[in-house]
Amino acid sequence: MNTFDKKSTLLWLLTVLVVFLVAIAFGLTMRMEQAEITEIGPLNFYILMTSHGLLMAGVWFVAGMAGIQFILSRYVEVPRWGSVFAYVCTVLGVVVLLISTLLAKFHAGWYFLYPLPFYAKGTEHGLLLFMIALTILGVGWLMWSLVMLASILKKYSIAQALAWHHIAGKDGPAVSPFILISFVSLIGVTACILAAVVLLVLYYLEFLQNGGMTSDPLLMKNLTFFFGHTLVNEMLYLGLAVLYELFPRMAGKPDYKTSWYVGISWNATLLIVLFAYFHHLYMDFAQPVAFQYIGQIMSWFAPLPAAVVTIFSVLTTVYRSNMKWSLASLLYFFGVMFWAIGGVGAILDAVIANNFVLHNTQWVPAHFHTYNLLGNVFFSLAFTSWFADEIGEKKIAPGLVKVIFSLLVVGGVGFVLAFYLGGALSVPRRVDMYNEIVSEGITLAKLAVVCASLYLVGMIIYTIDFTRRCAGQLFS
Ligand code: HEM
Ligand SMILES: [Cu+2]
Repeated sequence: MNTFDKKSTLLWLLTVLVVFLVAIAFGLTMRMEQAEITEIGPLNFYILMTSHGLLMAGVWFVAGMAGIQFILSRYVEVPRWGSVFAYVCTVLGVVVLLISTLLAKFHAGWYFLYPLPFYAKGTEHGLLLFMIALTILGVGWLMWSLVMLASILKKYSIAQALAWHHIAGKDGPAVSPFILISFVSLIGVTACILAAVVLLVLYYLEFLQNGGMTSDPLLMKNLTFFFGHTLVNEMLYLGLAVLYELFPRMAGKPDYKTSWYVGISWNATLLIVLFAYFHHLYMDFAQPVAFQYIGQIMSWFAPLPAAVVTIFSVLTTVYRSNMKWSLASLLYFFGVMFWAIGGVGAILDAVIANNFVLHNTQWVPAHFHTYNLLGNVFFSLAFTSWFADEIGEKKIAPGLVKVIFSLLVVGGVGFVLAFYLGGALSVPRRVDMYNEIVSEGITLAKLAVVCASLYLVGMIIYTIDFTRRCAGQLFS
């Protein structure tokens, strides 16, 4: 491992951990408000909600990037400037984002659904600062994705990187699942950021013309969810690509090979994920009906290839293996299982008949927190733990592994359970007070506060231990 890769990955991971702690604190404060423990008022609630959602989506995307870039350098030469550029844009973007929300009071929610930003723009410069933040992040991440795609294409042709020769039954040249999944995900990331560019341009035009020009709300909503749905799915796949590379070794098994069915399933995923976003527009009667059918069918198919193949691979890897359970392998294994549970919650919501009832209830944060907080986050923390074991001079104490893992699982499960129960009881999402609406929401919020605090404590211990073991390497 060369020094640049080591230090840059370490810097990325430390940054992710610190931003994660801040974002959890924001989420906890929101839950305390809903539990009537604090009284920060609706404006501050929505400021925190907007900051929390975007920080979380951003930081775990970035964690996926760090893992991909580190492993990719085992296969191909990855230009260093891509990483430096993306890091600078990320830090700058996050700072401007926090200024736009915390100081300039922008509060339109993480996907800022049009035309809400023009009404929830906060102070005079809130919306402008927010758009600038997204532009900086978008440019940084788009460049990074293109640099990674280009470095893969220097060694493999497009057909090879998509493993079409493996699907046709040929053995060589060997393309690992890591390359295939990274390539598929990076194409998706590029597509959805390009949609975000169009979206932002339309926002800038309307902003500059001061209302003299407006956009078609249905088009804006389609662009928003093509971007948002795709980004959060692809960021999970970035973490999975790394899992395919690291997990079999942890179990003392041979590396995964790209068999024909792994090839087919990720090629299918490439397409399906781009069309499933229609499920966010079931309530939009103006949307062409054919798209509603496509959304429904694609949502059913979405989890099949990637999730079923991954779960099958992970289970067969663990079965009769010499797995030495470390924090990294525990997080990978349970991350995949929780991802599956969150996925079932997602499909239930993406069935049109159910969506009439579940739409905009806490069922929505329930399912996406499950596969994020207990899935995607676990994947990236697994990589982080593996990385710390590789470079750290000191080992993690076995007792500490148990403490951290229990706090994350017990805290995380209890936290999402409160959302699921809220969803089943029709507690609406994105509401700061429940007193006159559904009082069960208050009790559930109290449960969630306790559990989220456990998770937060687990993450604080994790971060301290990671820093203690690795931070010295930054300056060595
Ligand atoms: C213990 C950690 C966390 C806590 C305490 C927390 C808390 C919350 C709360 C209270 C809400 C508002 C729910 C509502 O609509 O009533 C929320 C929304 C949200 N959270 Fe989390 N969360 C946590 C972790 C995460 C993670 C890991 C992610 C993603 C990787 C995430 C992404 C989001 C998003 C995207 C929203 C929606 C914001 C919006 O509606 O604009 N959260 N969270
Ligand atoms: Cu979706």
